[in-house]
Formats: sequence, C-alpha cells, structure tokens
Amino acid sequence: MKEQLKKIESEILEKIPKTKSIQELEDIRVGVLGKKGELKNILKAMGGLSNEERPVIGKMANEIRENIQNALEDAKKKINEEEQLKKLKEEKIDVTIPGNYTASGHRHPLMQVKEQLENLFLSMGFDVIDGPEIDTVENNFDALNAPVDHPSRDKSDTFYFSDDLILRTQTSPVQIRTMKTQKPPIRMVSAGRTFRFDDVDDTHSPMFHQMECLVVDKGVTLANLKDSIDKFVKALFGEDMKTRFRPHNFPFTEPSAEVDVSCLKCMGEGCEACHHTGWSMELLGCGMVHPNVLRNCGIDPEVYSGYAFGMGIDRITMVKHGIHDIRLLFDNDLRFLKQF
Ligand code: 2NL
Repeated sequence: MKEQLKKIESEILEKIPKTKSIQELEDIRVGVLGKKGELKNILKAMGGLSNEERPVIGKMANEIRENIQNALEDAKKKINEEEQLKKLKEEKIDVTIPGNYTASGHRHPLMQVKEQLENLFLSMGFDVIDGPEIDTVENNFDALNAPVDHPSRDKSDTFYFSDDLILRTQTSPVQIRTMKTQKPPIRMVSAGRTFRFDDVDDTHSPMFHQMECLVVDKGVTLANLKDSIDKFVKALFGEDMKTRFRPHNFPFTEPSAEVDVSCLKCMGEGCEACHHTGWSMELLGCGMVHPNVLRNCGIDPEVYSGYAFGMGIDRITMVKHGIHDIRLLFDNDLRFLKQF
C-alpha cells in the first residue's frame, strides 16, 4: 500500500506543473482527491491493515493529500499570473480615443427658480408645504374672505369641476389648510401650479406658478412684513436691491400693498426696460392677514396676527432671465430650454 501511495504521489506531482489550464488542474484534483478518486480507493482497503500499520498509512495518506493540494494551489496561482500578464500585453487601452457622449438633462428654468425660492425660505426657518391642485371653493375663495360676487369666482375666470370643486386659482388654499390644522406660530411657504381661465398672450397663460408665504404668531406687525420682504428681495436679487410699497387691495389682507423692486437691468438708474422709472413693477403682492381669514380658520384675531405675500414664479423667472414671452416657458422647445 505504501508503494501504491508513493507512486500516485510522484505521478501526480510530476503531472501538475505541466498543466496549462485551470480546468486541467480541476480534472486532476477530482481524479485523485475526489469522492471516487484514486486516493479514496486505496484508503478503502485500509480496513484490512493491522493495528500497527493503519495509523502509519493514514498519516502518510494525509501528507500526500496535503502535498498534492499545495502543488495544485501553486500551479493555479502560476496559471492565473500568466493569464494576467498575457492580458496586459494583448489589451492595450488607447487613452486618446474620445469617450462616449451622454446627453444629460437639467431642471426646467421655472423649477430652478422654484427650488431656489424654497431653499431660501427653508434656510430662514420656514416650512415648505405642498397641497392639492384641485381644491374646494371654501378653501380657495370663502375662507380667503372673497366676496360672493367677486369676479374671480366667475365660471369665465375659474375652472370648475362642480359647484364646490375647482382648479386652485392661487396657492393660498394650502395656507388655509395649514391654518385650519396647525396652531400658531406658523411660518410657511407653498409653491406650485395655479390655474385661471385666461386667454394666452405673451404675459398670460391659463396655467402658471405661484409662491406664497405666510407667518402667523402673537404680535406680528406690518414692520415685520416690510422687513421680511426687504430681506427676501435682497437675498434673491442682491444686496443693492431696493423695495417700494404701493397701497393695493386684496380681499384676504388688510392693509394690502404691491411691491416693486429696483429695475434689474439698470439697478434703479433708469433705462429703456423700466421706462426710465428705475423700478421693476409688481413683483409681489402682500399684506396683513385679514381678521376674517384668521377667524375662518379657527384662529382668534384678538390674540394672533399675521402677514402674507405672494408672487408669480413665472414672472420672477422672466425678469431674472430677460424672457419677454411666457409661452416660451411652456412650449418645451429644447433649443430654448438648453440655454438655462
Ligand atoms: C400676488 C399676491 C398675495 C396673499 C397672496 C394670503 C394667503 C392667506 C391669507 C392672506 Cl391664507 N394672504 N396670500 C396675500 C397677499 C398677496 O399674492 O400678487 N400673487 C401673485
């Protein structure tokens, strides 16, 4: 038996270094060490050995198995290294060949401005809140103190699904929902699509975008409103910007004002674009939240007060980029969009 084992060992150890592939090595391994391999076959006959011989042969068989395994591992390593070297020699990479061009898209200019505005308010500690584009007449008009005969309620001005369901005409219903469900202090903005039954021209579109800001707390005053708007405009357009408040009228605020900012083209010097006034008109509408609106949302106007302002994202985008036709923002012509 000793001789048989020795013979197998020397044959196999001679064969291994001559192999050329991993598969050949695997065949050898199965042939000698496998379940039905030569070594197993010989060891099966160990039952017939004497008590003195059995451990000697067993030890020898283990050593041979170890030797063969080591030789197989070494050979495998060598073959892998050779293949790696061959690959390195054959596969040269030409780093001067131009790479594949992958066209990457980007945010629509309106969404860029919307996100910039939202991030600005987030950084000032405001909540950014979303709401549905279809809302109730109650949330869009009644709660906002719009008189029952207000022209904006007309079927010719607002898209109605039924007597009490409409496409929101402003983002204020999101503020109404927030005031009805959250206790002051409230500091929030909401931005998104709004809808009005308008004919299309260079400044009008039946679908447009708004952003509104609302603050409700104890002791909020008109001074807070003016200061906030001034800071907001400076953060958005630059420290040199000035604001001008003109009295106005909204059903949901009292007092109300429209805000002009310095003309972006001449920064107030006076130029063609601002008709030599130095002012960019009507960028914002604002005011102190009407006591009726607070009451409609279950907030006591004797305890709390608030301010609100709203702006058209489309208009801000147009002023910012010098775009003169709102339709360009909705045509989705890539030749136009690629410029932003
Ligand atoms: C504009 C003017 C404005 C508001 C929006 C508002 C909302 C609530 C209560 C009171 Cl819930 N006010 N929003 C106030 C003043 C002006 O928007 O020109 N938007 C484009």
